[in-house]
Amino acid sequence: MMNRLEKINFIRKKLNDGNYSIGSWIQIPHSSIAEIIGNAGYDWVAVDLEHGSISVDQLPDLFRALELGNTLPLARIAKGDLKDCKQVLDAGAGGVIVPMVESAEHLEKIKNEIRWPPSGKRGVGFSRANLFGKNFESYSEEAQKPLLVAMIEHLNAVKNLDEILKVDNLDAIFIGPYDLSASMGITAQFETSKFKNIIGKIKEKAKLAGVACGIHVVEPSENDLRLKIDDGYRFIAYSIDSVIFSKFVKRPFS
Ligand code: 3PY
Ligand code: MG
Repeated sequence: MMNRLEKINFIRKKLNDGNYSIGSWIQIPHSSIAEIIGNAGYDWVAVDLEHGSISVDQLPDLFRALELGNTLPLARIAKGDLKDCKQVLDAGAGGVIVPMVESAEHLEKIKNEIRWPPSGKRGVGFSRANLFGKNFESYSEEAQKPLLVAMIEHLNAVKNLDEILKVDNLDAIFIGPYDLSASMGITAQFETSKFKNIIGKIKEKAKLAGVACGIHVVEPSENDLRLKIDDGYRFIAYSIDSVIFSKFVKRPFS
């Protein structure tokens, strides 16, 4: 069993070494779901505070349940809000996935908000993350470097991608296919050449900048996951609890 800092380092090393890391995603606010998915073998599981109905007060139980399966809990924060960063990390997230990053300045601000001084300006306090002070010393190290993942899901982000990729200590960028396609006026039309071209361009730029590029494979398709790995995506979220349940709960015949 790795502790949280070891898991962060393990995932960061995979990304730095040019390997891929596969995680999953939860939107259903129940610790049993978290326990099941936490034991499913993923490197990390993102708890979604942007879409769905999970609230900050549910995070400690969800994170505990995820950790029973030796996975790293991450949080997709609700928006680029600074208060969100502090609360999810204090609850014990190993890092943040930031939706709708549109500029390097925005991302720099978030980076400062997720790190304790001296590397950032996040408030220092007792919380679940440091076992309410008991693990203060060891957490001080982790609080210098939680995982930072920037979602690229708007044309404005693509326009500013070179600058965004220059933000240091960015662990990965992560394409949100729904929002990105929506910002192009082709919502969910993932097979169009327009969409394929833009995600190819994002991936190439990330590669040149030496930053891992990821994407959310929302439909649970092993084939699709393999294709994305073969295409060079390296920080991949495989589906969502709600989507997996909805797909497999369907009455088999009528
Ligand atoms: C999107 O596709 O917009 C997402 O946010 C996926 O996580
Ligand atoms: Mg999105």
